[in-house]
Amino acid sequence: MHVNAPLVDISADFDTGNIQLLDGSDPSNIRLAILPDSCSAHFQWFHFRAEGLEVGRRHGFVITNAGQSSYPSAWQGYNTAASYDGVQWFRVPTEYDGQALRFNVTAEASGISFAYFEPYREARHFALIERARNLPGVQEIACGKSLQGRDIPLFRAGEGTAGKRKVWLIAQQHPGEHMAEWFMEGVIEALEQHQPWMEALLQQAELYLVLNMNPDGAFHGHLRTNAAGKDLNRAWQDSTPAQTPEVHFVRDHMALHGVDLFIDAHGDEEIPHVFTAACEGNPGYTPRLAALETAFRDALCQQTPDFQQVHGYTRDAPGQANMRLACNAVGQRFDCLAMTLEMPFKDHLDAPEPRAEWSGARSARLAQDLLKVVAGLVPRLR
Ligand code: GEM
Ligand code: ZN
Repeated sequence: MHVNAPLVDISADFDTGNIQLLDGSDPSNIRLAILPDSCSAHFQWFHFRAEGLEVGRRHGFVITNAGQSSYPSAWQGYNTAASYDGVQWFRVPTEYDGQALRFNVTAEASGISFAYFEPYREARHFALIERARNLPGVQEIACGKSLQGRDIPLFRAGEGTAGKRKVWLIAQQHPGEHMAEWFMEGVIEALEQHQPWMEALLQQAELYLVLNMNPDGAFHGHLRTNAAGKDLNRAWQDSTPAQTPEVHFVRDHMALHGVDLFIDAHGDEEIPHVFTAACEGNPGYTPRLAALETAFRDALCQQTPDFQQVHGYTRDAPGQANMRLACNAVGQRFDCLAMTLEMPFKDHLDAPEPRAEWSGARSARLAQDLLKVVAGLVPRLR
C-alpha cells in the first residue's frame, strides 16, 4: 500500500530568501523556480527552507528554470549548498541538464535549507556592524542609505591623520554574491585580533570599510541589482541619489578622503577559482600600476593556496576597459592600485575542499591573507 508522504513545506519568506514552489505534491520531485530580481530580469541566487521531511527518506528538488538564469553555463560542475541548522553548510551533489537543476537529499532531520551559496543573513550583518562599531580604533565616519532606507555604514580603522595611506574595501555590490560579506567579516576579525602585522598595517594606513554595498538586494534575495533594478557595478560614472544612492554615497566619501588602494569584493558564478581583475584597460594605466598589480598578485599567491593567477577574466585591451565599473573608475580617478576580487560560487579547484567547496569561512580567511599582503605593499602604493 503506498502511503502518501506528508507534504514538504517550502518557504523563502525571510531575508535573502528566493524560491517559488511550483509543485510540492511529490517529495521525491519537488518542483521549484528561482524568482528574478525585483526590477530586473537577472536571477541565479536562491535560498529556501524545506520543513516536514521524513528522516531517512530521499527527497528530490528540481529548479526548473535554471537554464534561463543569468549565467546558465555556471550550473555545470556546481553543487548546491545545504544546511540543517543554518550554521554548518555543506554541498549536495547536483545535476544540470541544460534546463533543470536537480539535487536530492536523504533527510537526516525534518528541516533543511538550500542556497546558491552559504547565505550572509541579515542578523549576522547587523551583528557585524555592531562588532565594527565596538572595535577600539574604528569609527563609523558616515552612514549612507540604500534606496529602501537601509543603513550603509562607512567605517574607518584609523584616526584620519594626514600621511597615512587610504585603503578602501567594499563588498557585495552584487547582492547575491554573499561570499563578499563573509570576506568583510574576515576583515573585522583581523581588526579584533590585534595581530602584530595588523598593528604594523595601521601604523602606515587607514582602512575604509563598507561591509555590504547593497543591503536591499541582499534582503530581497536578488542576484545582481538594487531595489531599482540597477547594477551598482555599472554606476560608477553616473550614480544618482534617486537610482543608485549606495554608490553615490561611497563616491562622495572617496572624493572627501582619497584612495590609495581599492579592493571591490565580488563572487563569480562560472570560474571555479579565486582571482582578481584590475585596470589594464584604463586610459590612465601606467607601468607603476602594472607593477603594483603584479606585486599584489604574486604576494597573494605566496600567502595562500586560495588564490591563483592562471584563471580569470580576459584582460581588457589597452584603453578598452568599462569605466562604469568600480575598480576601473576608482583606479582611474585616484591613479591607484584598484582590483576586483572574485571568489567562486563553486570551489577553488587549486585547493579543493569537497565537503563545503568555497565557503564563508574560506572567504573570511582570504581577507586575513589579503590584508597581510596589503600590509607589505603599503610603502609602495605612492
Ligand atoms: C564583474 S567585474 C567584470 C570585470 N571584467 C573585466 N574584464 N575586467 C562585473 O561586475 O561584471 C564583477 C562581478 O560581477 O562579480
Ligand atoms: Zn559581482
